[in-house]
Amino acid sequence: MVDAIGENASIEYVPFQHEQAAAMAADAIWRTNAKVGVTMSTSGPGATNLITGIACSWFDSIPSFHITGQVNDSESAKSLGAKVRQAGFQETEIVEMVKPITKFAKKVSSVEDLAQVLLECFKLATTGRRGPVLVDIPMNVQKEEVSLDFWLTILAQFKPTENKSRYLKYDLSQFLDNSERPLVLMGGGLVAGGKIGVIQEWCQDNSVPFVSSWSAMPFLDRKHELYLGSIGVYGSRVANWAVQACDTLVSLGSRLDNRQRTANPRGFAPFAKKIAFDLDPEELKKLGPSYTCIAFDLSKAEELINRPLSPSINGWIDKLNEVRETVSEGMEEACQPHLLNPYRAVRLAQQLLNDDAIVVSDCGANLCWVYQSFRPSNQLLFTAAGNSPMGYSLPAAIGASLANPDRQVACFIGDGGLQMNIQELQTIQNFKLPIKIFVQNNFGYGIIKQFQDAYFQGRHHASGYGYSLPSFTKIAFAYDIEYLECKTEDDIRNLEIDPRKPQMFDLILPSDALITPKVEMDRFIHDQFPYQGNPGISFLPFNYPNHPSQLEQA
Ligand SMILES: Cc1ncc(C[n+]2csc(CCOP(=O)(O)OP(=O)(O)O)c2C)c(N)n1
Ligand SMILES: [Mg+2]
Repeated sequence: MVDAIGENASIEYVPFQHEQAAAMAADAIWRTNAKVGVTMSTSGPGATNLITGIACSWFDSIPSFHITGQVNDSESAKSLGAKVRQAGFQETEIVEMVKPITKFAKKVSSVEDLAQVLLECFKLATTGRRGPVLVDIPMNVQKEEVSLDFWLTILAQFKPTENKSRYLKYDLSQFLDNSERPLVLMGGGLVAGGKIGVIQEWCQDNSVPFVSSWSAMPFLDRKHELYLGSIGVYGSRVANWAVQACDTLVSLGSRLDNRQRTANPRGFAPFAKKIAFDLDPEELKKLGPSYTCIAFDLSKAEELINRPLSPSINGWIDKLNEVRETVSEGMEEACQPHLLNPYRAVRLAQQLLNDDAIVVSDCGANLCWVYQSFRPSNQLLFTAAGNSPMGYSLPAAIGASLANPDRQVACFIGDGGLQMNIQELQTIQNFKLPIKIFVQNNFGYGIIKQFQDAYFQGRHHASGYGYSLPSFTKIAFAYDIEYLECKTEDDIRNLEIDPRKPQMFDLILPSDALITPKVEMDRFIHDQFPYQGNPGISFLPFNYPNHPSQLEQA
């Protein structure tokens, strides 16, 4: 198969150093160019290496297509009729392994089967709630030769499985009419449906403030006066206060996971009427009886906005603006003032990039620093939100760069994350990709240490103890990548971006730099560390309990 792909002049292929990285790059191709990324790997270890990358696509509903080689049917454990673990060399049941993280996975039995399955898989990956697919192809099928006529006949006869879902008619106004403190939450499902702009405009026309998840945030006009920011454990204070103070919350295409609602979802918007729209009815089932749940395809979001809202008199927006103007998010408290602040470092780095750059963020404190401080621009920012594996952003930047050769591509990554896929620096070198790598170097697993400081008396097991990093100067030298170290804000300001070649910028951060703001365990989402009192809810006409557990007692 590899030879057939290589010999096909119309296919461009890119060998990665690690299959995991290939799957992450394939995932990024859709996120940046709406084309389906395809990987191909050998059986056994090659196939299992794909799994972490496939999971990134699965949890964020990204289509990606994975093809794995498999041993000849005649050599397979099944053909022997004995329950052995393995018969052929490197035989592994990859289909069973990836079933929970793919929309469809199948080992094909013949070339006719393969042709049908390829077409069906492509359709499945890209329609409905999108996601990854995998086709496992035994050697004996790979060796079969087929004519072009064979393919043309299969293509002509192909009838994809019909999606028969029908949705009832709804109108956003029916839920928000007469609400005194309305709020719309926009999630990744609205982005996937391509309708975030439609809803933003409706909010504008009807003076409804809105917040977002991290997945939707980069696609919103972040300068919009009604946009309050992203919500959740690492969300913005103002956005979280709005959630906690609103009387009606309409969530559009957000999974409302526990990074948004905390481990105690009862404390999330506890006094609001909550309405959740999602394409996938299973996502709604988990929300429980305090939500009005509506299965709806948000790519048809225009159908929800037939009628303007009946206005209700309120000082809601004024109040939110007042709070927004007077409150500090607390990012300056991430470290001592004379040291390089991780939030300011991101902002300065971001300013060096082109206005339409593609920016990928990784996992850990570095991810929070990027998402919490990213300024409005036309830059496309994304991360593997649901799976969030360390090391994603480097290969994802490779995928983005391959799919968008005319755009500048940058990745932000922690010192720990960089070590997870460091081998891909060679892929960058092989294909001369001018990716900008910003290492947010705090010499440890910062997010884990912050957690251990709060709940494990500062014992840094496996995050500080047992952890170290190589000299990134020497690493960059070995891969023939330009390296520049930044210890101060001026060092960042003075960086010279070279559009022609890859560069690594090592941002030297304090090893104890914190994520601020952050919701600590057993708190409401509006009550974030560093604690500042809660002006954003103090105007409510009732007393808020101090602690989510008091809601259970009430
Ligand atoms: C593959 C993988 N292993 C472990 C984790 C759990 N984890 C999340 S963040 C983190 C530490 C990340 O360290 P670093 O990349 O240096 O980021 P920092 O928090 O210091 O910015 C760990 C171990 C993970 N998300 N992915
Ligand atoms: Mg680190």
